[in-house]
Amino acid sequence: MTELPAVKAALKSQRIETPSWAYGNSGTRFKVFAQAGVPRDPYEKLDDAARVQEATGVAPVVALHIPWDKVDDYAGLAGYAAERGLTLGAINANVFQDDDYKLGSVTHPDPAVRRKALDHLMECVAIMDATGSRDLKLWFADGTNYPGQDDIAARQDRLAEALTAVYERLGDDQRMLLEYKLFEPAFYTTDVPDWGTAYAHCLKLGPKAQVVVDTGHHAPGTNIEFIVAFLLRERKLGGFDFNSRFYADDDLMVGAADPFQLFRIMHEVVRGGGLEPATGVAFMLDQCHNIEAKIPAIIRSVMNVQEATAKALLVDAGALAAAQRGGDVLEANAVLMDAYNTDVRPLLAEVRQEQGLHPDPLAAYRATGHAERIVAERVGGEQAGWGA
Ligand code: PSV
Ligand code: MN
Ligand code: MN
Repeated sequence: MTELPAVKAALKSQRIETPSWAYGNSGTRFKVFAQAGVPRDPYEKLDDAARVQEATGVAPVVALHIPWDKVDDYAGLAGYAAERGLTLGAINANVFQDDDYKLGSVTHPDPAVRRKALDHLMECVAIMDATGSRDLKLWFADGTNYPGQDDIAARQDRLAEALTAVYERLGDDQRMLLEYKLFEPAFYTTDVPDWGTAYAHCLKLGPKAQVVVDTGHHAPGTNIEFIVAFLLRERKLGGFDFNSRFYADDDLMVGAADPFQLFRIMHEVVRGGGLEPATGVAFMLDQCHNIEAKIPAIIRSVMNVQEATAKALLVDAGALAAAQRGGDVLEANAVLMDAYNTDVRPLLAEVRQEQGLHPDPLAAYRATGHAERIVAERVGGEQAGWGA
């Protein structure tokens, strides 16, 4: 087992990135239930993110989605974040919302549409230059709905061409994170449907291109921790979009649907050295809080990631390795389950107190009165832009 001080140190240094869009209104294709007090602009999203950071101490990074978070002065936005103890994280490109993208973006059969999409991706890199963000996160809604609709292989050529152009534009300290998703909005083929496709493109591009694992983007029953172990071993795991799902891309709070899966994922992360900052794994949330209060839901999500991380850190690696070497199937499984079944809440409370934080982040947030203040002060909150 990792010594307790090392476990605590790892928990204190983990960084969880929260998504700007989770602070805004969101919903399903059927209805967006507007909540009182939600942010009206990217600045207010950062104000809310600062509350999450204040309560948890491990969430000082905020991902942006462009153009949902469009502002005139991105360096100014980064300055605003810095004043609140935050930095700006991944810049998420959005080439899925315009009418032009009906048949795709970078894989569209029309070169003019491809050009438009590429221009947006380049604009996102320019925004990264201004904000100091390390990561460009690319998710493409591109795909087809009907057999024969377009040439599957030709679409891969177009994708590779766009990715190469963006890759060449990246600065030395910038990365491209390619996210895959099995289906939706396309229902027949998706151009980046799985980790293998993302991995193959990233491998060709070079070391600055890595794969993002969104935990809601797989077929039911997929062994996500295997993917994590494989990508980490290949140095191609750029990060996570954490959320949980019961059916498809539900975007519910991470750790809500299947905390055991989250633990198994974090076990592979710890095992593969992915908690060490040098590995560069970004622990991002990608969630929508359609019916629950947003800031507390994000705090809860951060806590859920911490709990899974703590349990993973408590796995007795020596005992596990010995059982594995000896072919002791039951003992190996028991070692893992012992860690999973540990109640790590007292440990995390202690860690927070050592950091000068309240042991209960949700109680700490409630005590600030921020929830009541924003309801009184903010009128006409913004829709997150996704899920509607
Ligand atoms: C697509 O489903 C996705 O997971 C991508 O990360 C998008 O950028 C994000 O959702 C928007 O919420
Ligand atoms: Mn995602
Ligand atoms: Mn998604």
